[in-house]
Amino acid sequence: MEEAHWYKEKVYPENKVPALEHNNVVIGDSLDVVKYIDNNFEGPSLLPNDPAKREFVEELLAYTDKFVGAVYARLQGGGDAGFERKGGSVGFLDQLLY
Ligand SMILES: N[C@@H](CCC(=O)N[C@@H](CS)C(=O)NCC(=O)O)C(=O)O
Repeated sequence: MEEAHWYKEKVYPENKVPALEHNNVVIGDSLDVVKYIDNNFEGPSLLPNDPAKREFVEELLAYTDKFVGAVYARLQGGGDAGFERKGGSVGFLDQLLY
């Protein structure tokens, strides 16, 4: 399947989702997007106010990042770049899952 280039070229050069475009500025990375929405739009906060809970959110997102990164590395068949753990991306997924 051919890769779509418009997103990378016109929206978010890192070519990852999510990204938010607002007022001609693109914000990438889930946590930054959530913080941006909290800071720029009215309504209930997306992040909890309790610092411990916020820390937990960041921990969960960091964990998700590692997990998704390992899945993508494996799906793209690009080897295990960036995964220094024993067993490469498959071993790393095993560690995360079990
Ligand atoms: N740290 C980023 C990670 C974003 C990310 O890895 N997104 C994945 C999908 S869930 C993606 O777009 N991957 C495409 C790629 O790595 O080529 C975030 O939290 O938004």
